[in-house]
Amino acid sequence: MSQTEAPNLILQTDSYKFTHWKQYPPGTEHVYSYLESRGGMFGQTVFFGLQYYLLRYLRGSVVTEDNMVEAERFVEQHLGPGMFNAEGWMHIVRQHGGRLPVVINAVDEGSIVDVHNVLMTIENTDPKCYWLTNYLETLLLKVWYPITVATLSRAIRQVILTALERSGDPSLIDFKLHDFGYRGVSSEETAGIGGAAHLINFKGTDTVAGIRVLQNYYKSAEMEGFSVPAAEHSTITSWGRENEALAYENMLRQFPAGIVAVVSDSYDVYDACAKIWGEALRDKVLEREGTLVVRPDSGNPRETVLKVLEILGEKFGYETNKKGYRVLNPKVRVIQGDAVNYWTIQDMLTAMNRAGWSADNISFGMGGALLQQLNRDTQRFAFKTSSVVVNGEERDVFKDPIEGHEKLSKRGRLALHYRDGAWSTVRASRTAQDAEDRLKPVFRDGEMLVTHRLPDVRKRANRFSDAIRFAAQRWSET
Ligand code: AOY
Repeated sequence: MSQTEAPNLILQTDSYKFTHWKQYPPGTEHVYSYLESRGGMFGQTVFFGLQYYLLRYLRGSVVTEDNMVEAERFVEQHLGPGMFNAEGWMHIVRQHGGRLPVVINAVDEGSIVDVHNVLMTIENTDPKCYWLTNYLETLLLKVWYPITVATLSRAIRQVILTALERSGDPSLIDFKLHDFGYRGVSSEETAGIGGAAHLINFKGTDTVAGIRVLQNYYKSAEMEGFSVPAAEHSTITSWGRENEALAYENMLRQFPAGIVAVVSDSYDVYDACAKIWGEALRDKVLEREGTLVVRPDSGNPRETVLKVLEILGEKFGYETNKKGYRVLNPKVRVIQGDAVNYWTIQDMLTAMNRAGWSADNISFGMGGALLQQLNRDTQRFAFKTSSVVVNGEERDVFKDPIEGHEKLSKRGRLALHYRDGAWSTVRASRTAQDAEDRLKPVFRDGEMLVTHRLPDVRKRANRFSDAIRFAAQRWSET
């Protein structure tokens, strides 16, 4: 990032928050706020991504006198004179060395938490900085995005895993949902954060930025995401329509071993499967040391996938596995990356199941629907104040709109409990001695107190999902 774009933390907030220091009751010393998912598409969320925001934007000395000068000018022009909290920010620069006097508690990254529970809390540690807690909402609430991507990706993992358990080999799961979303996101940063969130659940990705985020913010020394050589339409169509077979043959020659994926719908995907892959290049595919992955990329995904499987089955053969499902010759597989989302994946897997095809035969590439087709309301994320201290007196605060009781917010200082597979949010003051608060301090006065490593995050996400899956299995057996 160039110097001219270096973020000024004072300006990373909503305009109205510039004016909130004037609005709290006189004598306000502490503001305590929390993050929750108020429900939405899924009943649990995967907590992930806070560490990125803390390390990238909040850790260390993040406010300078230069930032103040720039922000003051900006706010005076933007809102008007007297709006900027110069004294407040000067206090942070002078008395705190530019470090933010707040404490943030959060559940461990990778935890799968039932919706409607507290996931994170933040409170100012210096009474003079009562206004800072919610000033940071704009930045911190963006954690909705990695949480929601990780939650969706994990839900799809469970869908595909169920299909593999029924019809094939569950050990293939890690590479069954590949991230194709880099080009379809709103920004490079979105790709980094969302791509990283997907990799909590899977190991296949073409979103390089996601791996970079894990290397830089989750201490990953190892490679955390993998891909394989694959064609795009231009590398096939540049040969000309009459030379489609030569383009495919070139793929087999250039990548003589391992997995190679070839998008095969430039003209007629059925003809490409039957006549080119299935006849002209059949021997070369069968002699190749590896697997050709055919990628259809148009049409109704369910119908196209079924038809492609039938053609490849006829031309290359298949075996019936122990579970009674058809598995293509191991030299060929299919990847579907067009029109893929949470619903169409289930549609395709259901149709395959009915036609007797094992889920082993297919992988999915998911782009926009994985990284961009979600918003803060997918899991109804909210950041609200639940407790304040005014003139030394602690008070519960909450909202409960008459026309929106679903927006009722929690009150008091909060703790998060996990017992017998269920999460609950309780008042921190009523925490029993034996009940562990799952919210842990992760940040205080500019210092990181915990730094999660990716393997631990992954382990946690998998441990919890297994518990939930096995519970569902036990229930279905009764
Ligand atoms: N990548 C598996 C490896 C990746 C891709 C990326 C948009 C791949 C395609 C493939 O097989 O076909 C961004 C579309 C496709």
